[in-house]
Amino acid sequence: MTNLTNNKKANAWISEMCDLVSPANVVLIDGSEEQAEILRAEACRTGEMFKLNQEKLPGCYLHRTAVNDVARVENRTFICTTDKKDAGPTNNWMAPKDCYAKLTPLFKNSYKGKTMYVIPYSMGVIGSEFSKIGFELTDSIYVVLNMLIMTRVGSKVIEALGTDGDFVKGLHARADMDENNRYIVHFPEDNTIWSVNSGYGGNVLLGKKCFALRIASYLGRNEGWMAEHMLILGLENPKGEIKYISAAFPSACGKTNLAMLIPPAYYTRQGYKVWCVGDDIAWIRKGPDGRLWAMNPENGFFGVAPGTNEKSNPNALASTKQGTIFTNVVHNLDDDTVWWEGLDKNPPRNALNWKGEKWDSTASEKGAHPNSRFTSPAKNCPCISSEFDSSKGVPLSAIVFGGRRAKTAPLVYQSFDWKHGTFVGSIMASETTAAAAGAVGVVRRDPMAMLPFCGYNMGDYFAHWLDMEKTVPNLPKIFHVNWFRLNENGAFMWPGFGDNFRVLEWIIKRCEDKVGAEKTAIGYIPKAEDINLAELDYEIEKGHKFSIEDLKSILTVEKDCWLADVGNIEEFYSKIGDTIPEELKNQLAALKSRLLK
Ligand code: OXD
Ligand code: MN
Repeated sequence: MTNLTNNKKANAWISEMCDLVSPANVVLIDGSEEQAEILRAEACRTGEMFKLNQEKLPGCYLHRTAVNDVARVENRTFICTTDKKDAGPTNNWMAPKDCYAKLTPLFKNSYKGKTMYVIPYSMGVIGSEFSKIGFELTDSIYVVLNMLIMTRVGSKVIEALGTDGDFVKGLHARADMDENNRYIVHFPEDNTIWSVNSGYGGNVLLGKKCFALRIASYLGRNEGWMAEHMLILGLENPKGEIKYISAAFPSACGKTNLAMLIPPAYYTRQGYKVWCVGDDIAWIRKGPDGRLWAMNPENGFFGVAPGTNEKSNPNALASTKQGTIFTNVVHNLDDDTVWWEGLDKNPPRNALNWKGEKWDSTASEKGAHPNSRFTSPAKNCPCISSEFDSSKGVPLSAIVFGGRRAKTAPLVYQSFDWKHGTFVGSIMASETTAAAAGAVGVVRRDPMAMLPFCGYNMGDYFAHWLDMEKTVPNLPKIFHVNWFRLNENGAFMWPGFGDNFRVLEWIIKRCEDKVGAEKTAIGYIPKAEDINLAELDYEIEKGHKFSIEDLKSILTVEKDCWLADVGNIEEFYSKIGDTIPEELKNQLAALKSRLLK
């Protein structure tokens, strides 16, 4: 095979992998539109993708995954470190040599008769010192086309890599799609990711969760920076000043919605705006000014389609109108457009469901898969930040944690300091509610929303958070929000969506020392009068308009609920075991004693 790059290590590795998977030929992805167009045509010819109505949805395509391959597979995701303790009790683990031995036969000759696509990609702006380079080898054009949207791809990446640069080695094979042999494995000590027997985005777009979170969190710990499961947004005031916030929420808690929020009319009239820097991942490091700077290593959005509509997230919807790949949504056969539950109240009559079967929209079966997705270029987003392509990122004023809690967690509170803020992140949780099937009030801990994405021991990860304080003099303030409080009838007590801006405004005011707060056992809580409710018009239930009394009630610290939570946190910490930093154990004890006072 001729050398594809001028990097010896890259050439040697690509050639070694070729020997393993035995492709019929090898194509280097150069990032050009011409090559992408050839691949799109080829994917349509083989049925891997379908070209949608190019007048209504220019550059848009539809793809369906295998029916057994529709989501990330956490139980088949492994962190393979030499020492099991380095992966920690919250990750599946295999010894690297055992894992290579187990997976090598699955990859062996798996590209026979197929093309190997070699994708050189950069997470972050090409050539920025914040960025990192990877190669993904894949047998799937769908992967190539998604990576072209989600990352920065092509010859310029190879130039930036140079002769000696380091890179993450990603190998993907659809193989025979055997779900019993599906593996997503990470070798952080080798900068390597192997993914086999899946074609679903979260398992196969190796730049995203696998590299930008699992491998990057490991690299970040060694190199003194952080890879986080966080959105990044900029909040602009009428004077044109922009303050940046990053926020971590577990899945299904509205990260994409918050990242692209449109403030209530009361604010937009005055000139307030929200700018989206990223909706899923933040790489955060100390800047020369001693603050933390965050950048979004991705170049697109891999968003959940159901529930995205003109009201919940008009900016996300607008982002899907061109150059988008839809996966597992409804295909409207009348005009070759797409549909999903929650888009509007007009499901198509003549349509195929996500499995490609004729779909009866009046029957109870859903048309789109609940985890159906859109892959859209970030530049499509009407509120994309002017700093999106900045090579240094944006300075953070605040970090926000959040979860879906029917009770316990108030609308918003501020941590006392960085140590306490790290503790607040470590106890993040979401709770099943009456709206979802299953038991009500079951708390699932998901520290910093990183439980499925941390590439090393969770206790060591907490220690790394605490350590940032030693080197970063000007840390952001840390907050916790909960948009999901329910009343006794199961109705949402806070309007959410655009009105969450009112809470962000309070957060920024706290960062600027412009507003007071009440010190409570769990942290600083706003005085109800300090959250601006101007023109807020929300009906919690028929005949029950949201009032300041309701606000007061979701700002109350209910000690009984919190004491029950402390028990649950103790259990969770004990599962992580002896790597939990002393500092966090002390924080937990201090919380308990403040609550008992
Ligand atoms: C997720 C995602 O699962 O971003 O968190 O897809
Ligand atoms: Mn995510």
